[in-house]
Amino acid sequence: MVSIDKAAIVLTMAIVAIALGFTSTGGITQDVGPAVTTPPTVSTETSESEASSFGADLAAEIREKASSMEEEVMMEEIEEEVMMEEIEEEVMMEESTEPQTHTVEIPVGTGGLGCETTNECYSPADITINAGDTVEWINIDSVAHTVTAGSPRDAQVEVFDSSLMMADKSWSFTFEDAGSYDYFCMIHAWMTGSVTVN
Ligand SMILES: [Cu+2]
Repeated sequence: MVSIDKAAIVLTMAIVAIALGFTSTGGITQDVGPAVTTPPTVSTETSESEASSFGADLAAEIREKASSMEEEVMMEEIEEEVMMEEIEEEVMMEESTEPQTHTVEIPVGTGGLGCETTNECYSPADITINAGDTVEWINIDSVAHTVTAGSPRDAQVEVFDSSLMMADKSWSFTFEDAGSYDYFCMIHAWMTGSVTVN
């Protein structure tokens, strides 16, 4: 009976010590000082070591649980971040699928030969857009130009044609259908460009 009581006390002390942060057996032995004054039987010693290991196991278990809880919190935070990023991405996707307007300039001096050597009669001469997007041509030159679908040998005015664009005027066309559209200037045959619609 006595040894069982002692064991129970040691066990309780061990748990209390563990709870207070004493994890070494030295701390426990100090605390149970009065109990040790009576010659300890073999059974008590065994109980004490069992109690200690039980306490240590308990502490380890608590630590493990605490760290797994921390991990859980961290995982939740990471999941939240990923979700936020996904939402942001979705918003960006929605924005990018909304129709856009692209600007193409008709540069100064394109009324004279030369711009065709560097493909700069329209700037940019070749652009890629999405179906539903609009292209706005701005004539910043001092002479009139056109933006006409096709080529000088095969004009396709039915596809699109700005007709004469005077200096500082602009003209827009919305491309609803995917495809590759070549265009040129009716007045200056060397002026060519293209619009690729995805
Ligand atoms: Cu022109």
